[in-house]
Amino acid sequence: MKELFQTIRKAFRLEGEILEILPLTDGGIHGTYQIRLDTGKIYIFQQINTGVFRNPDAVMRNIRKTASYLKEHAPEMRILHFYQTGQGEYLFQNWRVMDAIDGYSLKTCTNLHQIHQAGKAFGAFRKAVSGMDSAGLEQTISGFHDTRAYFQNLLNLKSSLPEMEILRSWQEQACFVCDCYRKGELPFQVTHGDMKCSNLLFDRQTNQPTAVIDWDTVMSGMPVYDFGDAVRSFASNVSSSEPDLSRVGISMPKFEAFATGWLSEHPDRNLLIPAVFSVTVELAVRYLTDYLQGNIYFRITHPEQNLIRARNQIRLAQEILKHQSEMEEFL
Ligand code: GN1
Ligand code: MG
Repeated sequence: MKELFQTIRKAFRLEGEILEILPLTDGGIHGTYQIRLDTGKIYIFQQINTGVFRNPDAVMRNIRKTASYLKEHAPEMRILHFYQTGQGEYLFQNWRVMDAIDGYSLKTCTNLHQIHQAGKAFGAFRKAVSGMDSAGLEQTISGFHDTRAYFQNLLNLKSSLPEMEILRSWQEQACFVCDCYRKGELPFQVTHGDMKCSNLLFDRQTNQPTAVIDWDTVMSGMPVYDFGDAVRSFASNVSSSEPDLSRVGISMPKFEAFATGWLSEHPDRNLLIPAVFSVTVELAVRYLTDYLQGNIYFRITHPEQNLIRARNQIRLAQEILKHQSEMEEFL
């Protein structure tokens, strides 16, 4: 492994010898490593999963376009810095290199003040990209967040699992938001695409958000799904890999903390709450599909993991339904 990292280090013209290689295993898709050189600098080396992102160059083009837009329109926003190879490329054999940002991420968050700040940070990202033309971005995963398409894939598979029937019964309700966009009732806009709790970095000293990370899925999409994804992960009591379903639930104080932060930056309330249910059910559908197809999309550490994740998200969706009118009233 060290030899490979030496080759990558040289390709990106980084000075210094490698002292430490630390695998970062939180991401569900790519292979990610933190590399410390003897110069004291710390980098992230990441191999793009080309099974998921078929065109890694398009991913980098989207990220760079978004970064240059934000540099101009939201200069206060922290932007990830990617290195170029000697040939001026951002990828070397599908590996990319960025500066490590000092900070920490959370799989779940319990501190209401931090959740409120997270709502502001994600809401500010939403506001910052809202003026950008989404037609300039490439669709790097076909059918990404197309809830109908995910349902069709799942329901084409044969399975006698009870989870299949629960999901089938939710199909129309879960596809409502997605259908509104597809009918042209709302415009597709630039979205982050993966606004979950662990994609926000907090500063180690101040515990304030410092950077919205993981811009791989920045593309034209449904902005309300960004809100939905963030509530799904921030307002949840446990992480999506929790197997004990009795612990899965949604916290109204957490929801309120997040939503007030978001709305202070971007006050459009239309379809925000239905999107929380939709994106949660969609993720359950995606996990169950992957489980039934032999775990070809999400990284797993044991064979039942995607089924456990699907069950977790189904339970969370049930809890979201119970609180839906309360959430609407709060908005
Ligand atoms: C994946 O790679 P990661 O963990 O940032 C997935 C998201 C899911 C998320 C669930 C490209 O994101 O859509 O919501 O897992 N990313 C892709 O944790 O499919
Ligand atoms: Mg991601």
